[in-house]
Amino acid sequence: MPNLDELRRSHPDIAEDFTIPQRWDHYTVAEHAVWQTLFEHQSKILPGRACHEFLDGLAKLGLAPDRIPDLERLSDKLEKETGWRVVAVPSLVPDAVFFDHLAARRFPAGRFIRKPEQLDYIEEPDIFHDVFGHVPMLVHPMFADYMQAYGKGGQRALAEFNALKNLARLYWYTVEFGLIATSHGLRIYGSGIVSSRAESVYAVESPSPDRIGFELERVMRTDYRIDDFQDCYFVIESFEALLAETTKDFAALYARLAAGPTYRPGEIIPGDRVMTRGSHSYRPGSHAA
Ligand code: HBI
Ligand code: FE
Repeated sequence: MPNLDELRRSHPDIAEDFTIPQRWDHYTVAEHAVWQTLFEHQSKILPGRACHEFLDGLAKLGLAPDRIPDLERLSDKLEKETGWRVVAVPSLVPDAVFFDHLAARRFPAGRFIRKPEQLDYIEEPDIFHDVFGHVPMLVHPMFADYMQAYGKGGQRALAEFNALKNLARLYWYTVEFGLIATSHGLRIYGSGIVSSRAESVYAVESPSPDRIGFELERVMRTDYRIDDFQDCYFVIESFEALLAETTKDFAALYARLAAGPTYRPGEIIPGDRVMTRGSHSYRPGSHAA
């Protein structure tokens, strides 16, 4: 991850907290068109796949389909709902900076948008992933609190424990790639899924991945891959339950985690509440040994 001095070369106006002005009028017609392509596609396929909390949040934000949103105007709307604002950053920021923003109810969003040839996959967070993927859930009061708690937990994980990896896995398997059980079936709330054209179908419909009931310690022991569809998803029962489990003191948990094993994605272990056992046909090598 680049440091502040390196980023100053490409972003002379970067602030100490890594924020940059959005400069909305600098987006090109082609960049707005990328937003529109992704927005219209996802709006069509997410009903019936994403949870109603995400869809309600998206509707409340009233984003225009045909242009990249102005973050100041979006923030004014979001702040009235849950007190969160969205600030522009170049892309990934250091962990400590990221946590400080979340703890202050500021969501850092990449300012750039992916190129037309990257519609299906991009590793760095761009404005489509960050705004379309993350911001609708920040309209939900309980999830808004969960994200701030994650920021505060991250500050402690860095300052008092050597537990960043454990916490990053929790973020990955909830905020980024989480599923929720509903009376209508499994639904998506993870931003990495809702902002991906292909994974938003794969995550709920493919027979390939495992879908396992969320258990905090189990999740914090599970590695993840950042370069392709997930081999396993963890399913929460409700946002209330997620918030209740993750606002406990993690000190004793971190001590246990330091001692015990780490699991590979695609591995099923005794005690797992398996909701769908994956065929792993998408990536045969990922089947548990
Ligand atoms: N920076 N902009 C941005 N977005 C992220 O999601 C992000 C980050 N820096 C660090 C980070 N995520 C993760 O390493 C933490 O969640 C652990
Ligand atoms: Fe993200």
